[in-house]
Amino acid sequence: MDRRNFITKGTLGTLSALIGADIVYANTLPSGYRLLAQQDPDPFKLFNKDTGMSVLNTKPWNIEATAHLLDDKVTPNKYMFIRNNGLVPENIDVQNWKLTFDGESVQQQKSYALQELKSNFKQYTYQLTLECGGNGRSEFNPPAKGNQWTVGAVSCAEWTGVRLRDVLQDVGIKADAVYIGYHATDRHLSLNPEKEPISRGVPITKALQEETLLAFQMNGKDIPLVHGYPLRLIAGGWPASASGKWINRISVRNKVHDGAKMTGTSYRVPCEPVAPGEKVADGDMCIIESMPVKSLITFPKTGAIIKKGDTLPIRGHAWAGELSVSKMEYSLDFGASWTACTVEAPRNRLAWQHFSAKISDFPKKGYYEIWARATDSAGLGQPMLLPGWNPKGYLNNACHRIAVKVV
Ligand SMILES: Nc1nc2c(c(=O)[nH]1)N[C@H]1C(S)=C(S)[C@@H](COP(=O)(O)O)O[C@H]1N2
Ligand SMILES: [Mo]
Repeated sequence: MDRRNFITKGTLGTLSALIGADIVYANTLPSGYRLLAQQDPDPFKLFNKDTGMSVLNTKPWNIEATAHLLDDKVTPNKYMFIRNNGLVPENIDVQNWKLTFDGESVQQQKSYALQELKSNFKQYTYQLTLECGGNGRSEFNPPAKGNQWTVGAVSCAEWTGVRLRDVLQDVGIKADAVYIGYHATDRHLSLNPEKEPISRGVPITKALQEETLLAFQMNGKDIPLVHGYPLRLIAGGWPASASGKWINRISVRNKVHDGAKMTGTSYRVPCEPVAPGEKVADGDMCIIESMPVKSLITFPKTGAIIKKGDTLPIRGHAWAGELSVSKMEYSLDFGASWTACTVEAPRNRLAWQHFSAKISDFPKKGYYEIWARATDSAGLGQPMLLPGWNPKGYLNNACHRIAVKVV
């Protein structure tokens, strides 16, 4: 049998291009065989990530940090989680990249080249917290489908760009504008060009906030490809799904944006609490806006062993969506009593805040858990174990807990 029947010239060409070399014995290639070179590349090398990161999915790529990797005040790329709904765009043509404004509520459609955005508008840098709405999903019961994030789908990097509001003002928006929706160049997993993997957005009030950026830099460098190069919308304090990567179009809408993953159970939770496992009608689901108060102990690493009599320094970050964190406490007795930590002011609005404490009151040798609880500026604290159940497992802001042994 002629095996070349199975591998057409076209396919062979694509394969060779992919590998960057001729497949010399292509004529004896078994049908359906996946070349080693076609298999998933090493994500840590591909995305410059620390090998301590956990890969939750490869198609699409979803990778999270562990708590102790998030110890830096400003999250470096190597510890930043990756959440993709589709396929990362390839062969980006920065010279010809354009951001187009359209929709019912623009005076007229207008496009900007990247260079125009950079030179025509004032640039700002803010440190902004981005947490995936599904961070903490793995703890819900009944379980929710989707990436089983533990605690590591959060980051707080420095983003540089221009204010969306300055550009919207230049475009000219109508008085009936209520929402903006982003469109981007990543491809749907089905490769159907008609389908967008995700197209979300924010109400116009959030779009017009000072810190809402059209960003082209992260931590002082071009944004890494997987995090949205060359242009990304950044809406800090909201579910990170509102911060569109690789954006090339923003629609100014006269109604709530209805793009991919804006409706149904996507990034929406029951407007009123429901019993675990309960079915919720579409009309009773509300879009997630500001993220709830939460915190993370980034030092020590869970499992730490300390000597009786030693003082244990602990530290981490706390954040509260649109609000700030007004109080941070830890507990050694499973939440029965709480002791105050020191909390620093945020670098700017919507940046996480650092907390620390020195623990020297372990009464005797043995096993302990350190629980951390933040309270927001409106007086709302984190739930100790789990917040209200919801169909897709969003918004788990339960207290972070680490185990330590005193020996
Ligand atoms: N174009 C595009 N933007 C996107 C996504 C995506 O899949 N495509 N994922 C969103 C989601 S759900 C999250 S949590 C964040 C993740 O950002 P990161 O990968 O830079 O950490 O990007 C958001 N922006
Ligand atoms: Mo997300």
